[in-house]
Amino acid sequence: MAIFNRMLMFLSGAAMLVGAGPALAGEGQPSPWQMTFQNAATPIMEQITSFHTFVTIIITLIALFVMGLLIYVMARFNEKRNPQSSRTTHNTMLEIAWTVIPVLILVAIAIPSFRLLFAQYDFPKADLTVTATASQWYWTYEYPDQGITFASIIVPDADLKPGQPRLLTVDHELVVPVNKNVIVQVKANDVIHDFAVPSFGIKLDAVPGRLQRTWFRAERTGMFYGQCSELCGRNHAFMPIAVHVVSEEEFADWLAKQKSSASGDETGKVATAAK
Ligand SMILES: [Cu+2]
Repeated sequence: MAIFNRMLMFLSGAAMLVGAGPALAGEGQPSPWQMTFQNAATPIMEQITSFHTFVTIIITLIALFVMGLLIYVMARFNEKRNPQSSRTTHNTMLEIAWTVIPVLILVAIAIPSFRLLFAQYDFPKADLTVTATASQWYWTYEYPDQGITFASIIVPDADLKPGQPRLLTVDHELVVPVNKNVIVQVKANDVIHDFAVPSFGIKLDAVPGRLQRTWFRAERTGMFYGQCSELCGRNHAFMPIAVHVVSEEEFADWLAKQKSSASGDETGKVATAAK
């Protein structure tokens, strides 16, 4: 029965790959038996998802066409059914077709691909700038314009509260307002790490000595999780990224709270964590 259920889930997952609803996809985090991307929370991720669906359809049609041709050739031109093989070596029309059609397919893929690439690198005017600094093995978030800095450290399994996902929950999340352009500056203190949040469609290497930039505009409030996505040592799997997208008012409250507690115990905690 369990196997049957799994097969059903696999089939429905496969069906979704070809463009149906994202029923099994995770909201801001992975979900059991997830077959597709996590639900898109930014316009860029929506674009990535639809480009992925488009390319999957093309790949599937090509694979089916080639398989059909192979089966036809095996059936129609085997030694039994076709003992006297033809001596044809050239067919101009066919040669033009098998050159031109793949070129057209590649152009059809290239156009949305480049459109997506340009959209990702077309930085909008920043409503908020944050700096994510990677260290072995945690992230430090800085809001340079607001003068806020804090470390974000994984919560061990034993300390998780109900509903908090394992290996993704941190003590202090990156808090950002909804529907605002957030520019993320990414850097590293020691080795190469990678700042990645799947439902935002962002993934950027954190390289020591280099300041990289990416951006996102989250269109829904909620918790969105990611992980360091570049092997960075022993605790690579234990430096998650948690982004809390809140309303503008909640963000203003949070900012005020951070500023008032900046001289309090938080700073001490960051100092200890940063050692
Ligand atoms: Cu890392």
